[in-house]
Amino acid sequence: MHPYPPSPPVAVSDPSAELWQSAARVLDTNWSGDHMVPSRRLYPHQWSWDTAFIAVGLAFVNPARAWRDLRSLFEAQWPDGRVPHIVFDPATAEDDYFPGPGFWNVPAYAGRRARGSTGIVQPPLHALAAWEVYRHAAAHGAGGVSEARTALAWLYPRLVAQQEYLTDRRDAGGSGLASIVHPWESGLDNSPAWDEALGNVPADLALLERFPRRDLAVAHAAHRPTDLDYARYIGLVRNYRDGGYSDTDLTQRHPFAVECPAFNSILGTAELALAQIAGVLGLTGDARRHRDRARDITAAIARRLWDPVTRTFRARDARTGRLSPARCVSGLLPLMLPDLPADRVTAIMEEARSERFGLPAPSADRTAATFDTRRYWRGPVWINVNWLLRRGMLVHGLRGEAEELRRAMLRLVHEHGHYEYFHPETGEGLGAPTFSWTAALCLDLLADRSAPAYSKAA
Ligand code: 9WN
Repeated sequence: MHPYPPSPPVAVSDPSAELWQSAARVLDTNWSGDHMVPSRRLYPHQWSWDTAFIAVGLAFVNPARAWRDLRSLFEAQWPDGRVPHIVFDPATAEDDYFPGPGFWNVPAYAGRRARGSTGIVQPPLHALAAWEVYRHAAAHGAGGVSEARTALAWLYPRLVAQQEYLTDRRDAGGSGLASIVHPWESGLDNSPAWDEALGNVPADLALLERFPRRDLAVAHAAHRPTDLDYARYIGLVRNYRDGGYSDTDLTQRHPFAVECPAFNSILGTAELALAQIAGVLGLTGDARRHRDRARDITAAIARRLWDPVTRTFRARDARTGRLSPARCVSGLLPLMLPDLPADRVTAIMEEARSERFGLPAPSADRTAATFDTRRYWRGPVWINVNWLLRRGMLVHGLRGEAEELRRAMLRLVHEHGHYEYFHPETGEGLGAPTFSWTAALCLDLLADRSAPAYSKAA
Protein backbone atom coordinates (compact mmCIF):
# COMPACT_ATOMS: atom_id res chain seq x y z
CA MET A 1 0.00 0.00 0.00
CA HIS A 2 1.12 3.53 -0.72
CA PRO A 3 2.34 5.32 2.45
CA TYR A 4 0.40 8.50 1.57
CA PRO A 5 -3.01 7.63 0.08
CA PRO A 6 -4.34 10.39 -2.18
CA SER A 7 -6.93 11.71 0.27
CA PRO A 8 -7.42 15.28 1.46
CA PRO A 9 -6.14 16.45 4.83
CA VAL A 10 -8.90 15.98 7.45
CA ALA A 11 -9.47 19.68 8.06
CA VAL A 12 -10.67 20.57 4.56
CA SER A 13 -14.33 21.26 3.82
CA ASP A 14 -16.30 19.46 1.08
CA PRO A 15 -15.56 21.77 -1.88
CA SER A 16 -11.90 21.45 -0.95
CA ALA A 17 -12.18 17.67 -0.89
CA GLU A 18 -13.63 17.79 -4.39
CA LEU A 19 -10.82 20.03 -5.56
CA TRP A 20 -8.27 17.76 -3.91
CA GLN A 21 -9.64 14.70 -5.71
CA SER A 22 -9.78 16.43 -9.08
CA ALA A 23 -6.20 17.69 -8.67
CA ALA A 24 -4.98 14.20 -7.78
CA ARG A 25 -6.78 12.86 -10.87
CA VAL A 26 -5.02 15.36 -13.16
CA LEU A 27 -1.67 14.20 -11.80
CA ASP A 28 -2.62 10.57 -12.36
CA THR A 29 -3.70 11.23 -15.94
CA ASN A 30 -0.55 13.16 -16.80
CA TRP A 31 1.89 10.59 -15.39
CA SER A 32 3.90 8.93 -18.16
CA GLY A 33 5.66 6.02 -16.47
CA ASP A 34 8.80 7.80 -15.29
CA HIS A 35 7.89 11.47 -15.65
CA MET A 36 4.95 13.88 -15.66
CA VAL A 37 3.87 15.80 -18.75
CA PRO A 38 2.56 19.37 -18.20
CA SER A 39 -0.47 18.49 -20.34
CA ARG A 40 -1.09 15.64 -22.74
CA ARG A 41 -1.90 17.55 -25.91
CA LEU A 42 0.11 20.78 -25.85
CA TYR A 43 3.23 19.66 -23.96
CA PRO A 44 3.87 15.93 -24.46
CA HIS A 45 7.41 15.80 -22.95
CA GLN A 46 8.96 16.59 -19.55
CA TRP A 47 9.57 20.28 -18.74
CA SER A 48 12.12 21.41 -16.21
CA TRP A 49 10.46 23.97 -13.94
CA ASP A 50 7.12 22.20 -14.31
CA THR A 51 8.77 19.18 -12.67
CA ALA A 52 9.63 21.30 -9.64
CA PHE A 53 6.11 22.72 -9.16
CA ILE A 54 4.65 19.28 -9.76
CA ALA A 55 6.92 17.66 -7.14
CA VAL A 56 5.62 20.10 -4.51
CA GLY A 57 2.09 18.74 -5.06
CA LEU A 58 3.07 15.11 -5.58
CA ALA A 59 4.63 15.23 -2.10
CA PHE A 60 1.06 14.93 -0.78
CA VAL A 61 -0.34 12.21 -3.00
CA ASN A 62 2.59 10.23 -4.36
CA PRO A 63 6.04 11.25 -3.09
CA ALA A 64 7.69 8.31 -4.84
CA ARG A 65 6.61 9.88 -8.14
CA ALA A 66 7.89 13.29 -7.04
CA TRP A 67 11.36 11.81 -6.53
CA ARG A 68 11.12 9.74 -9.74
CA ASP A 69 10.16 12.82 -11.76
CA LEU A 70 13.05 14.87 -10.34
CA ARG A 71 15.39 11.99 -10.94
CA SER A 72 14.28 11.59 -14.58
CA LEU A 73 15.01 15.27 -15.13
CA PHE A 74 18.42 15.25 -13.48
CA GLU A 75 19.45 12.07 -15.30
CA ALA A 76 19.35 14.31 -18.38
CA GLN A 77 21.65 16.93 -16.81
CA TRP A 78 24.52 17.94 -19.09
CA PRO A 79 28.15 17.41 -18.03
CA ASP A 80 28.51 21.20 -17.67
CA GLY A 81 25.72 21.20 -15.07
CA ARG A 82 22.89 22.65 -17.16
CA VAL A 83 19.50 21.02 -16.66
CA PRO A 84 17.65 21.05 -19.98
CA HIS A 85 14.33 22.84 -20.23
CA ILE A 86 12.76 19.84 -21.99
CA VAL A 87 13.65 16.17 -21.72
CA PHE A 88 12.20 14.56 -24.82
CA ASP A 89 10.12 11.42 -24.50
CA PRO A 90 11.40 9.00 -27.18
CA ALA A 91 7.90 7.50 -27.41
CA THR A 92 6.49 10.83 -28.67
CA ALA A 93 6.64 11.59 -32.40
CA GLU A 94 8.93 14.41 -33.64
CA ASP A 95 5.87 16.25 -35.01
CA ASP A 96 3.98 16.27 -31.71
CA TYR A 97 5.90 19.28 -30.43
CA PHE A 98 7.81 21.99 -32.22
CA PRO A 99 10.71 22.64 -31.96
CA GLY A 100 11.27 18.96 -31.32
CA PRO A 101 14.38 16.79 -30.81
CA GLY A 102 15.51 17.04 -34.45
CA PHE A 103 15.52 20.84 -34.45
CA TRP A 104 17.49 21.12 -31.22
CA ASN A 105 19.84 18.41 -32.48
CA VAL A 106 21.62 18.00 -29.15
CA PRO A 107 24.58 15.59 -29.38
CA ALA A 108 24.89 12.47 -27.21
CA TYR A 109 26.42 13.12 -23.79
CA ALA A 110 27.26 11.16 -20.64
CA GLY A 111 25.91 7.88 -21.99
CA ARG A 112 22.62 9.43 -23.11
CA ARG A 113 21.39 9.17 -26.66
CA ALA A 114 21.63 12.15 -29.04
CA ARG A 115 18.57 14.42 -29.38
CA GLY A 116 17.34 13.55 -25.91
CA SER A 117 16.83 17.10 -24.67
CA THR A 118 16.90 20.78 -25.50
CA GLY A 119 20.04 22.83 -24.80
CA ILE A 120 18.52 25.72 -22.86
CA VAL A 121 17.43 25.84 -19.21
CA GLN A 122 14.51 27.04 -17.08
CA PRO A 123 14.38 28.64 -13.60
CA PRO A 124 16.25 26.45 -11.07
CA LEU A 125 13.36 25.74 -8.75
CA HIS A 126 14.29 22.13 -8.11
CA ALA A 127 16.26 22.56 -4.89
CA LEU A 128 13.25 24.27 -3.36
CA ALA A 129 10.99 21.47 -4.63
CA ALA A 130 13.29 18.73 -3.32
CA TRP A 131 13.42 20.46 0.05
CA GLU A 132 9.62 20.71 0.17
CA VAL A 133 9.14 17.01 -0.70
CA TYR A 134 11.68 16.05 1.95
CA ARG A 135 10.06 18.36 4.52
CA HIS A 136 6.70 16.74 3.93
CA ALA A 137 8.16 13.24 4.38
CA ALA A 138 9.97 14.32 7.54
CA ALA A 139 6.79 15.84 8.98
CA HIS A 140 4.96 12.55 8.42
CA GLY A 141 7.73 10.62 10.08
CA ALA A 142 6.76 7.45 8.21
CA GLY A 143 9.06 5.11 6.20
CA GLY A 144 9.23 7.77 3.49
CA VAL A 145 11.91 9.70 5.40
CA SER A 146 14.81 7.39 4.63
CA GLU A 147 13.83 7.25 0.94
CA ALA A 148 13.57 11.03 0.96
CA ARG A 149 17.03 11.33 2.52
CA THR A 150 18.51 8.97 -0.07
CA ALA A 151 16.84 10.96 -2.84
CA LEU A 152 18.20 14.22 -1.40
CA ALA A 153 21.72 12.77 -1.20
CA TRP A 154 21.51 11.74 -4.88
CA LEU A 155 20.17 15.11 -5.97
CA TYR A 156 22.37 17.39 -3.88
CA PRO A 157 25.60 17.38 -5.98
CA ARG A 158 23.50 17.67 -9.13
CA LEU A 159 21.60 20.65 -7.77
CA VAL A 160 24.90 22.27 -6.83
CA ALA A 161 26.24 21.69 -10.36
CA GLN A 162 23.08 23.28 -11.77
CA GLN A 163 23.67 26.40 -9.64
CA GLU A 164 27.33 26.56 -10.59
CA TYR A 165 26.52 26.37 -14.28
CA LEU A 166 24.12 29.30 -13.91
CA THR A 167 26.25 31.48 -11.68
CA ASP A 168 29.53 30.85 -13.55
CA ARG A 169 28.85 30.24 -17.21
CA ARG A 170 25.72 32.35 -17.44
CA ASP A 171 27.02 35.47 -15.77
CA ALA A 172 27.09 37.20 -19.15
CA GLY A 173 26.85 40.69 -17.64
CA GLY A 174 29.61 40.05 -15.08
CA SER A 175 27.24 41.22 -12.35
CA GLY A 176 26.80 38.08 -10.24
CA LEU A 177 23.45 37.33 -11.89
CA ALA A 178 22.54 34.67 -14.45
CA SER A 179 21.43 35.75 -17.93
CA ILE A 180 18.85 33.91 -19.94
CA VAL A 181 19.65 33.35 -23.61
CA HIS A 182 16.07 32.74 -24.73
CA PRO A 183 12.67 33.96 -23.44
CA TRP A 184 11.73 30.28 -22.98
CA GLU A 185 14.40 30.05 -20.29
CA SER A 186 12.41 32.42 -18.10
CA GLY A 187 9.33 30.19 -18.14
CA LEU A 188 7.43 33.48 -18.67
CA ASP A 189 7.97 33.10 -22.38
CA ASN A 190 5.99 35.82 -24.03
CA SER A 191 6.28 38.43 -21.28
CA PRO A 192 6.48 42.10 -22.36
CA ALA A 193 9.67 42.12 -20.24
CA TRP A 194 11.51 40.75 -23.28
CA ASP A 195 10.01 43.01 -25.94
CA GLU A 196 12.78 45.60 -26.02
CA ALA A 197 15.63 43.06 -25.96
CA LEU A 198 13.85 40.94 -28.59
CA GLY A 199 13.68 44.00 -30.83
CA ASN A 200 17.41 43.43 -31.46
CA VAL A 201 16.84 39.82 -32.54
CA PRO A 202 16.33 39.31 -36.28
CA ALA A 203 12.87 37.95 -37.14
CA ASP A 204 13.01 35.74 -40.21
CA LEU A 205 9.37 34.88 -40.97
CA ALA A 206 10.48 32.52 -43.75
CA LEU A 207 11.67 30.19 -40.96
CA LEU A 208 8.04 29.53 -40.07
CA GLU A 209 7.33 28.35 -43.61
CA ARG A 210 10.13 25.82 -43.34
CA PHE A 211 9.26 24.88 -39.77
CA PRO A 212 5.50 25.26 -39.23
CA ARG A 213 4.25 25.98 -35.70
CA ARG A 214 2.71 22.99 -33.98
CA ASP A 215 1.26 25.01 -31.05
CA LEU A 216 -1.33 26.64 -33.35
CA ALA A 217 -2.75 23.23 -34.24
CA VAL A 218 -3.65 22.60 -30.59
CA ALA A 219 -4.15 26.10 -29.14
CA HIS A 220 -5.90 29.33 -30.09
CA ALA A 221 -3.69 31.73 -32.10
CA ALA A 222 -5.00 34.72 -30.09
CA HIS A 223 -3.64 33.11 -26.89
CA ARG A 224 -0.21 32.25 -28.22
CA PRO A 225 2.86 34.30 -29.19
CA THR A 226 2.67 36.09 -32.57
CA ASP A 227 4.45 34.73 -35.66
CA LEU A 228 6.98 37.55 -35.39
CA ASP A 229 7.89 36.52 -31.84
CA TYR A 230 7.92 32.85 -32.79
CA ALA A 231 10.29 33.53 -35.69
CA ARG A 232 12.63 35.23 -33.21
CA TYR A 233 12.34 32.30 -30.80
CA ILE A 234 13.29 29.86 -33.53
CA GLY A 235 16.13 32.10 -34.74
CA LEU A 236 17.53 32.26 -31.19
CA VAL A 237 17.46 28.46 -30.86
CA ARG A 238 19.26 28.16 -34.19
CA ASN A 239 21.95 30.64 -33.21
CA TYR A 240 22.63 29.04 -29.81
CA ARG A 241 22.54 25.54 -31.33
CA ASP A 242 24.88 26.46 -34.19
CA GLY A 243 27.32 27.85 -31.64
CA GLY A 244 27.41 24.39 -30.04
CA TYR A 245 25.32 25.62 -27.07
CA SER A 246 28.44 27.37 -25.84
CA ASP A 247 28.16 30.23 -23.36
CA THR A 248 31.56 31.77 -24.11
CA ASP A 249 31.36 35.47 -25.12
CA LEU A 250 27.59 35.33 -24.99
CA THR A 251 26.97 39.05 -25.26
CA GLN A 252 28.99 39.22 -28.48
CA ARG A 253 27.86 35.98 -30.10
CA HIS A 254 24.23 35.77 -29.13
CA PRO A 255 21.58 38.46 -29.78
CA PHE A 256 19.66 37.89 -26.52
CA ALA A 257 21.11 37.86 -22.98
CA VAL A 258 18.86 39.21 -20.24
CA GLU A 259 18.93 39.23 -16.42
CA CYS A 260 15.42 38.40 -15.24
CA PRO A 261 14.37 39.32 -11.68
CA ALA A 262 12.19 36.19 -11.33
CA PHE A 263 14.83 33.78 -12.63
CA ASN A 264 17.48 35.28 -10.36
CA SER A 265 15.18 35.36 -7.32
CA ILE A 266 14.61 31.65 -7.84
CA LEU A 267 18.39 31.22 -8.20
CA GLY A 268 18.86 32.90 -4.82
CA THR A 269 16.05 30.92 -3.22
CA ALA A 270 17.64 27.72 -4.52
CA GLU A 271 20.81 28.54 -2.55
CA LEU A 272 18.70 28.83 0.62
CA ALA A 273 17.01 25.50 -0.07
CA LEU A 274 20.46 23.97 -0.72
CA ALA A 275 21.59 25.28 2.65
CA GLN A 276 18.71 23.38 4.26
CA ILE A 277 19.49 20.23 2.28
CA ALA A 278 23.20 20.45 3.12
CA GLY A 279 22.19 20.73 6.79
CA VAL A 280 20.18 17.49 6.59
CA LEU A 281 23.12 15.78 4.88
CA GLY A 282 25.50 16.99 7.64
CA LEU A 283 27.46 19.31 5.31
CA THR A 284 27.63 22.36 7.55
CA GLY A 285 30.43 24.12 5.65
CA ASP A 286 28.40 23.81 2.45
CA ALA A 287 25.30 25.15 4.17
CA ARG A 288 27.17 28.30 5.17
CA ARG A 289 28.47 28.80 1.63
CA HIS A 290 24.98 28.46 0.18
CA ARG A 291 23.63 31.09 2.57
CA ASP A 292 26.45 33.46 1.58
CA ARG A 293 25.68 32.91 -2.09
CA ALA A 294 22.01 33.64 -1.51
CA ARG A 295 22.96 36.93 0.14
CA ASP A 296 25.26 37.83 -2.78
CA ILE A 297 22.55 37.09 -5.34
CA THR A 298 20.02 39.13 -3.35
CA ALA A 299 22.44 42.05 -3.21
CA ALA A 300 23.09 41.81 -6.96
CA ILE A 301 19.35 41.79 -7.72
CA ALA A 302 18.80 44.78 -5.45
CA ARG A 303 21.68 46.64 -7.13
CA ARG A 304 21.28 45.66 -10.81
CA LEU A 305 17.57 45.15 -11.36
CA TRP A 306 16.07 47.92 -9.27
CA ASP A 307 14.74 51.00 -11.01
CA PRO A 308 14.90 53.81 -8.43
CA VAL A 309 12.65 56.08 -10.49
CA THR A 310 9.60 53.79 -10.61
CA ARG A 311 10.68 51.81 -7.51
CA THR A 312 10.20 48.50 -9.31
CA PHE A 313 12.36 45.53 -10.29
CA ARG A 314 12.91 45.12 -14.03
CA ALA A 315 14.74 42.82 -16.42
CA ARG A 316 18.14 44.14 -17.57
CA ASP A 317 19.48 43.57 -21.07
CA ALA A 318 23.06 42.36 -20.45
CA ARG A 319 24.05 43.39 -23.99
CA THR A 320 22.89 47.01 -23.89
CA GLY A 321 22.81 47.50 -20.12
CA ARG A 322 19.25 48.87 -20.38
CA LEU A 323 16.43 48.08 -17.94
CA SER A 324 13.24 46.94 -19.65
CA PRO A 325 10.50 49.59 -19.62
CA ALA A 326 7.83 46.91 -18.93
CA ARG A 327 6.40 46.30 -15.45
CA CYS A 328 5.71 42.57 -15.20
CA VAL A 329 4.91 40.00 -12.54
CA SER A 330 8.57 38.90 -12.65
CA GLY A 331 9.38 42.20 -10.91
CA LEU A 332 7.35 41.13 -7.87
CA LEU A 333 9.22 37.89 -7.26
CA PRO A 334 12.32 39.26 -5.47
CA LEU A 335 9.88 39.16 -2.54
CA MET A 336 10.91 35.49 -2.22
CA LEU A 337 14.29 36.58 -0.84
CA PRO A 338 14.41 37.00 2.96
CA ASP A 339 17.37 39.43 2.86
CA LEU A 340 15.68 41.86 0.51
CA PRO A 341 15.88 45.37 2.05
CA ALA A 342 12.65 46.43 3.79
CA ASP A 343 12.02 49.42 1.49
CA ARG A 344 12.06 47.09 -1.54
CA VAL A 345 9.61 44.73 0.17
CA THR A 346 7.27 47.65 0.79
CA ALA A 347 7.60 48.82 -2.82
CA ILE A 348 6.82 45.34 -4.19
CA MET A 349 3.72 45.03 -2.05
CA GLU A 350 2.55 48.50 -3.11
CA GLU A 351 3.01 47.55 -6.76
CA ALA A 352 1.24 44.20 -6.23
CA ARG A 353 -1.76 45.90 -4.62
CA SER A 354 -1.90 48.76 -7.13
CA GLU A 355 -4.27 49.05 -10.10
CA ARG A 356 -1.40 47.76 -12.26
CA PHE A 357 -1.64 44.28 -10.72
CA GLY A 358 -3.99 43.30 -7.87
CA LEU A 359 -4.15 39.77 -6.43
CA PRO A 360 -3.99 37.14 -7.79
CA ALA A 361 -1.46 39.00 -9.89
CA PRO A 362 -1.83 39.05 -13.67
CA SER A 363 1.35 38.29 -15.60
CA ALA A 364 1.78 41.91 -16.70
CA ASP A 365 0.74 45.47 -15.89
CA ARG A 366 -3.03 45.87 -16.44
CA THR A 367 -2.61 49.53 -17.37
CA ALA A 368 0.07 49.00 -20.06
CA ALA A 369 -0.67 49.23 -23.78
CA THR A 370 0.73 45.71 -24.20
CA PHE A 371 -1.75 44.20 -21.69
CA ASP A 372 -3.68 41.38 -23.31
CA THR A 373 -6.18 39.39 -21.27
CA ARG A 374 -5.75 36.17 -23.25
CA ARG A 375 -2.29 36.14 -24.72
CA TYR A 376 0.38 34.04 -23.16
CA TRP A 377 2.18 35.79 -20.27
CA ARG A 378 0.98 39.23 -21.40
CA GLY A 379 -1.94 39.51 -18.98
CA PRO A 380 -3.47 36.19 -17.85
CA VAL A 381 -3.11 34.92 -14.27
CA TRP A 382 -0.84 31.94 -13.65
CA ILE A 383 -1.06 29.88 -10.47
CA ASN A 384 2.66 29.10 -10.34
CA VAL A 385 3.87 32.71 -10.18
CA ASN A 386 1.19 33.58 -7.64
CA TRP A 387 2.28 30.59 -5.60
CA LEU A 388 5.83 31.97 -5.62
CA LEU A 389 4.55 35.41 -4.71
CA ARG A 390 2.64 33.93 -1.78
CA ARG A 391 5.82 32.26 -0.56
CA GLY A 392 7.45 35.67 -0.67
CA MET A 393 4.67 37.12 1.47
CA LEU A 394 5.17 34.36 4.02
CA VAL A 395 8.93 34.84 3.99
CA HIS A 396 8.33 38.46 5.02
CA GLY A 397 5.68 37.63 7.60
CA LEU A 398 2.77 39.03 5.54
CA ARG A 399 0.40 36.31 6.69
CA GLY A 400 -2.89 38.11 6.10
CA GLU A 401 -2.01 38.93 2.48
CA ALA A 402 -0.69 35.40 1.92
CA GLU A 403 -3.91 33.87 3.22
CA GLU A 404 -6.02 36.13 1.03
CA LEU A 405 -3.97 35.15 -2.00
CA ARG A 406 -4.18 31.46 -1.12
CA ARG A 407 -7.97 31.62 -0.98
CA ALA A 408 -8.22 33.65 -4.19
CA MET A 409 -6.11 31.10 -6.08
CA LEU A 410 -8.14 28.18 -4.78
CA ARG A 411 -11.39 29.95 -5.63
CA LEU A 412 -10.18 30.54 -9.18
CA VAL A 413 -9.28 26.91 -9.77
CA HIS A 414 -12.35 25.59 -7.99
CA GLU A 415 -14.68 27.71 -10.12
CA HIS A 416 -12.93 27.27 -13.45
CA GLY A 417 -10.85 24.08 -13.38
CA HIS A 418 -7.17 23.08 -13.44
CA TYR A 419 -6.35 25.31 -16.40
CA GLU A 420 -2.92 26.38 -17.53
CA TYR A 421 -3.82 30.07 -17.00
CA PHE A 422 -6.84 32.29 -16.35
CA HIS A 423 -8.44 35.40 -17.79
CA PRO A 424 -7.45 38.23 -15.43
CA GLU A 425 -10.93 39.82 -15.46
CA THR A 426 -13.44 36.98 -15.79
CA GLY A 427 -11.40 34.10 -14.40
CA GLU A 428 -12.19 32.01 -17.50
CA GLY A 429 -9.80 29.05 -17.81
CA LEU A 430 -7.42 29.32 -20.78
CA GLY A 431 -4.77 27.15 -22.41
CA ALA A 432 -4.52 23.47 -21.49
CA PRO A 433 -7.51 22.34 -19.35
CA THR A 434 -5.84 19.67 -17.20
CA PHE A 435 -2.54 21.28 -16.42
CA SER A 436 -0.19 19.52 -14.03
CA TRP A 437 1.34 22.41 -12.08
CA THR A 438 -2.04 24.05 -11.46
CA ALA A 439 -3.29 20.76 -9.99
CA ALA A 440 -0.11 20.12 -8.01
CA LEU A 441 0.02 23.58 -6.47
CA CYS A 442 -3.67 23.33 -5.55
CA LEU A 443 -2.80 20.35 -3.38
CA ASP A 444 -0.14 22.40 -1.62
CA LEU A 445 -2.49 25.37 -1.18
CA LEU A 446 -5.23 23.12 0.18
CA ALA A 447 -2.83 21.56 2.65
CA ASP A 448 -1.87 25.13 3.67
CA ARG A 449 1.66 24.78 4.87
CA SER A 450 2.14 28.43 5.52
CA ALA A 451 5.62 28.46 7.06
CA PRO A 452 8.57 28.27 4.67
CA ALA A 453 11.54 26.82 6.51
CA TYR A 454 13.71 29.87 6.00
CA SER A 455 11.30 32.67 6.85
CA LYS A 456 12.76 35.63 8.73
CA ALA A 457 11.37 34.31 11.98
CA ALA A 458 13.09 30.90 11.57
C1 9WN B 1 8.09 26.43 -24.24
C2 9WN B 1 5.38 23.71 -20.22
C3 9WN B 1 5.91 25.07 -20.59
C4 9WN B 1 6.16 25.96 -19.35
C5 9WN B 1 6.45 27.39 -19.72
C6 9WN B 1 5.35 27.89 -20.64
C7 9WN B 1 5.23 27.00 -21.88
C8 9WN B 1 6.64 26.24 -23.80
C9 9WN B 1 5.73 26.60 -24.96
O1 9WN B 1 4.95 25.67 -21.46
O2 9WN B 1 6.43 27.07 -22.63
O3 9WN B 1 8.94 26.00 -23.23
O4 9WN B 1 5.66 25.79 -25.90
O5 9WN B 1 5.12 27.68 -24.96
O6 9WN B 1 5.55 29.22 -21.01
O7 9WN B 1 6.54 28.18 -18.55
O8 9WN B 1 7.23 25.44 -18.62
O9 9WN B 1 4.30 23.82 -19.35
